[in-house]
Amino acid sequence: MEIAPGAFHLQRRLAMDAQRALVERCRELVDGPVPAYVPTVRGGGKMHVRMLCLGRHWNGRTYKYEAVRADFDGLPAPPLPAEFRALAVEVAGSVGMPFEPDLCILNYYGADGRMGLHQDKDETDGSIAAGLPVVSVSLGDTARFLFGGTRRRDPIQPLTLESGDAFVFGGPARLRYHGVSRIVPGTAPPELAMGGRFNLTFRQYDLEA
Ligand SMILES: O=C(O)CCC(=O)C(=O)O
Repeated sequence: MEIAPGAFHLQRRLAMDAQRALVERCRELVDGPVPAYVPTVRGGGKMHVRMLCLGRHWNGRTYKYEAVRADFDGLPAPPLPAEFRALAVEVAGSVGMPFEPDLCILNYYGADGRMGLHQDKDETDGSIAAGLPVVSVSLGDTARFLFGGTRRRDPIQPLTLESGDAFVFGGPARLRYHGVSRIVPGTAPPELAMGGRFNLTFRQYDLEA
């Protein structure tokens, strides 16, 4: 379960009822009044996910957090739902990490979805230095997840994230590179009646919540 110091893969952490409820809420959110969109990043390329930030918006052009989506439509980031937040606090607590998340990046991966190797380092220096974790929850199709070291050239450990899995990386693992090389279409549990994958990553922007 602890795959490296500070990094925990919690397989089948969510029961099917909880997954179903989350998927329903994710669907409402990504097609809601502030819809998910495909961000364009700093170099001008498009990401390979549909993204919706909750609580705080991550701007793909500036790599900074902000209240409104200045890189897209100027709409305010929807609030972080209380039940999402409670889940993330519980998951982090189960591996002994205190956590008061105030934002979640909700990504939808279609059959060709992926995400390049990167570090999550746009939260405040205080939050990162304290090793406050990133808590990730996966729903739907299986993902081939890559987990590296704190330098881009470090060896990479391939992992499989299935529906209902949680993955937590904090403390000494907080700045480890990670990414998604591919989705395995058709692997979502039939009970979820979905194709593709939702991934939620929770973060605490500042040390003082
Ligand atoms: O989809 C995943 O499992 C990882 C997502 C991720 O790396 C991110 O949102 O920064």
